[in-house]
Amino acid sequence: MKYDVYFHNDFDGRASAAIFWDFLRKRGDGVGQFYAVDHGDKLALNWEKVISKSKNKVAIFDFYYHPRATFWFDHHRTTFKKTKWQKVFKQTKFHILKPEYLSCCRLVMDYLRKNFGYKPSEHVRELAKWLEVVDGARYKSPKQAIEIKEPALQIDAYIDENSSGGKPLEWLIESLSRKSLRSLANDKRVRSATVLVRKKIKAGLVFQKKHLQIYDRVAFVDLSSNVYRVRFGPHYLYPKLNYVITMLKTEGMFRISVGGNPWRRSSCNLDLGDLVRKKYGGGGHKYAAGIAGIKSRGEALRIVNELIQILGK
Ligand SMILES: [Mn+2]
Repeated sequence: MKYDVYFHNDFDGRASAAIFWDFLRKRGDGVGQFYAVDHGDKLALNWEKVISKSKNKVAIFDFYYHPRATFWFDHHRTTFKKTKWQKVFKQTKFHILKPEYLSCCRLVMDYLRKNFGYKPSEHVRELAKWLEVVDGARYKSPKQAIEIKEPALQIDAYIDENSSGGKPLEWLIESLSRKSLRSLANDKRVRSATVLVRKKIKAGLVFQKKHLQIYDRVAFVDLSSNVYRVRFGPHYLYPKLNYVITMLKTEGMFRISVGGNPWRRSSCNLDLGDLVRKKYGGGGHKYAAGIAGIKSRGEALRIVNELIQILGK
């Protein structure tokens, strides 16, 4: 049996796909195609059609629900593109939504184990542990996130650098499914990405230091000119911030990302995923959310200003 595997275009999506691949191999099944999908891109915009047309069985991880999927695991509460789907959705051993999970990767490991007798090897358990740090922003400090010393953080940097336009990076998924993070981080491709990303982080911090706009405990930075995004740069520079709003631009469209300070969660009471879904049709988690597909800078700035007001209260 073959599965087309759709996953969120980030480390958590790939790690989930890797575990699923390991699971399939062990029971004599395989993968047809891998698809990395992101909010606002073509595949995501035509989600209903794209998935319905798939010739193989479908598996989806860390991304929008679709009733046609044989396996669907996600931890985003904002996963339903249609209210109808939300209404008919039933938790089964094949369709699992657990918003309390820090990473979809951990969810895939736990539930394949529980419901399908999957036996994760040590490197798979290590992968799931690190994805909780990366996807759940459980870094010890902003410094840890910025120094990228640990293998998992270097692999994350590689993915960030090489996944634009939805390249699945099948070789990397395969490595994740077969070997340790340490040995993958030793791959030439990952090592040279780490060197490059460290340089970009350095320059990105200089940019943020200069351009970050601070409104008491809320900061805004406009990275739409394609400056490298140091995600936790604002918290590294100004540890007392509660929220950071970032404006980005991909393929001519604006995106806004908003995040609570991972090291001050008790000061971040708003549910950001809920807030941006209700007000702007965006989505995400309690502490990290986004709005994609904004057509103009003016519209993006209007949303930014509203968010500065709301988050500053
Ligand atoms: Mn995730």
